[in-house]
Amino acid sequence: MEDIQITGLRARAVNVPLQYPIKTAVGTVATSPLVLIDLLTNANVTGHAYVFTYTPLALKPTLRMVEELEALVKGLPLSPQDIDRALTSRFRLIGNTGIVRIATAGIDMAAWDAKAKAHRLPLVELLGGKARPLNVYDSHSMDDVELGMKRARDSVEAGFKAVKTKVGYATLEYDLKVVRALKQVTGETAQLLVDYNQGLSVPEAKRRGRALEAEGISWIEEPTLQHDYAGHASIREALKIPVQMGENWFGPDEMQKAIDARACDFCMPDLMKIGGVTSWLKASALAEQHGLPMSSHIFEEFSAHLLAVSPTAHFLEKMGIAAPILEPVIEYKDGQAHFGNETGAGIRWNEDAVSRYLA
Ligand code: SMN
Ligand code: MG
Repeated sequence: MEDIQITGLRARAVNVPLQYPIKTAVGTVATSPLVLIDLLTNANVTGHAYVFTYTPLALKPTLRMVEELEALVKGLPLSPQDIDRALTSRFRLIGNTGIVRIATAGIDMAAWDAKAKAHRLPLVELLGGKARPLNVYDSHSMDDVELGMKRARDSVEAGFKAVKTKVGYATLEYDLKVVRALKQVTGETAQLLVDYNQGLSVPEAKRRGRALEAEGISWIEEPTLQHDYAGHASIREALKIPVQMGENWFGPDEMQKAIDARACDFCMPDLMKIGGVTSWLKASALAEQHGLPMSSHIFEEFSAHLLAVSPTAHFLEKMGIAAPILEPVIEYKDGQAHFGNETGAGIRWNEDAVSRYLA
């Protein structure tokens, strides 16, 4: 195949409504601010990807950062590994983290999408794997008792075998009240995972985690500040429930530091923050090397392809933060995600919805 070149880049900012706001112990994500990226090539294929900015305050600055990258990638061959190296070295002085890492990750994802499309392959096959059903969990919020039970019931009735809820209410007693209510619904049919979103001190995380040990919880996620790897390790030592973390690692190097600190039993890198597909592949090798079950964090469309080639694949997270502006490509059935019928990563804009939510 002759050298495919990048010929341009289009980026659009949308602010998408969420059926359920993402309430966490440390703040609420009320809408889904996304930058949609189209990477244009001379091979009649366009790479699609989106990045998520968590708050509308970061939406326009991230859009601008992505737009600034066009000058760096226009004219380059469509070689994601080379593009990753070029962008990483370019941002060594400022640091490839924050909005810089988010923007470069978006370019990386779009480049891999375009490459797979150019080869007329699903991304998983370009990466040397094969699409296969993946275990999935339905990811909910700090929904309190009534809504929490309703959402858990809806998930169990839809066939999910695992549900995640966010906790970190004002008191341990209230955490237990919500967890016990949801366990009434999930019973033996679905595992229950809890996510503290960094909301507790180390002593409080040990106190609440010990109380949860009798409740049949399958993992306790980010119990304390995400960068406190020693704190996570101390909590992990104290608890019988597996400690989960990773969504806030900016780059495989931060994953390495967490592993060195023995911070977690499971890992869940975020495809965007870890740095895109190229960085995910490095992270999956680290997870294999250290025997860490590896789950994804949002970005389910790309993450399904990547988990299918990750040796320690654990769970795909289903949260649907971009669902309103995408054509659906993953089928959820009997607790598993079925994907891979399209070339690339399956990102197809719903242009009517995109127009409606342009920021
Ligand atoms: C989460 C928090 C904020 C936005 C999206 C997702 C959460 C998770 O920590 O693990 O899903
Ligand atoms: Mg989380």
